[in-house]
Amino acid sequence: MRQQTQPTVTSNSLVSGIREGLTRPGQKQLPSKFLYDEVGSALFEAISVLPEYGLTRADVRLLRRHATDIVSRLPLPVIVAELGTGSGKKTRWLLEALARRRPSCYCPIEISRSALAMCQRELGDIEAISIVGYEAEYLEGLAQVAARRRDGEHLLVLFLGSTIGNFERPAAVEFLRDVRQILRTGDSLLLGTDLEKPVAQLLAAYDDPLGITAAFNLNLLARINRELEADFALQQFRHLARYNPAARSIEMHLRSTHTQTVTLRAAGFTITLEKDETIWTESCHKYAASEVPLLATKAGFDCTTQWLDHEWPFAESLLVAA
Ligand code: AVI
Repeated sequence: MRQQTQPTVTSNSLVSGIREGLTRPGQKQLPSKFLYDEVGSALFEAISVLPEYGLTRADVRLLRRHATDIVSRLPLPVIVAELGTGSGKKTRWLLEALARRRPSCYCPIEISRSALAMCQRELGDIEAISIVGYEAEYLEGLAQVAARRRDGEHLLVLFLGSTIGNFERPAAVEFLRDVRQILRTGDSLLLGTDLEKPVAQLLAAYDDPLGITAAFNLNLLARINRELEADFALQQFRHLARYNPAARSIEMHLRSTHTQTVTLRAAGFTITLEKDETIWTESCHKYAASEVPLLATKAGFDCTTQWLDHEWPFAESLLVAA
C-alpha cells in the first residue's frame, strides 16, 4: 500500500483535547476518538466478535449479502474512500464486487497507522484493487482523496460500522454536511447506522460479562498514562454503561471509586475527581431506519436505497449527494 502520511492526531491535539475535556466546568469528558490507540483498536476488534455485541456482524452480513446490489447502483468509474477502516475486514465484500466490474482505487482514511497496516494485510490480496492509505483525520483525508480523483471519476465514501452514532445528533448532521461539501453532486455515501433495540440488549452489548468493553474504556486512561505521563490509578475507576432515553444513546463513563487527584505531567495539569464522579468517554446513538433519510436531507443528500438487518437491527443506507 502506498501511504500518504499526514498525521493529524499529534500529541498536541491529544493534549488539547484531553485538557479541554478534563478541566471544563461540570461533567468531565474525553473525546471518544482517543479510545483507538493500538491497544484500543485491538480491544475493539475483540468487542466486535462478542456474542452480546451484534453490531459488527450485522454490518458485515448486510455488506456480504448486498455488495453486488450496492455496487450495481454506482456510476463507474469510482474511487472509494473509507472513513475509519478498523481492520478493513467488512469492506472486502464491496471491494470484491467492485473489482468484478472494474479495477478501482481504494483509499482508507485512518488516524491510526496500525489500523492502516492491518487494512493492507486484510485487503491487499484483492486483485484489481489498488490501495492508497491516508493517515489523517476523516475530513482532511477525504479532501485529499477528492483532490486526486481523475476526470469523470465518481467518489464513493464509506462510513460504516455506525461510527456516525458516536456523534451527538446535531454534530452528526454537521459532519455529514462537511462530507457533502467535499463531494460533487452525484457522488455517493454508504452509511451504516445501528438501529434502536431493547435497552437490556444494548446494555449487555456495552457492558459485556467478559469485561472487554470495560477494558476498552479503561484503556483510555492507560493510554493517557503512557502518552502523557499521567498517574490515573486504573483500579480506582469502574466502567459504566447507561442508557440515556432522551438522547436514545448508550453513554460510556469511567466512574471514580474514590476522591482522588490525578496529574498529567506531560500536559502540565492536575485534576481532582470526587467519589462517584464520572468521566464521559463515549456516546453511541441509536437511530430509527426512517430517521436516516431525514438526516440525509438535512446534510444535502438523498437517501436512495436502504438495506436492513432484522437479526440485529442495523441499516446500510446509500446516500447520493444532491
Ligand atoms: C465504533 N463504534 C460504532 C462503537 C459503538 O458501538 O458505538 C464503539 C464501541 N464502544 C463500545 N463498544 C463499541
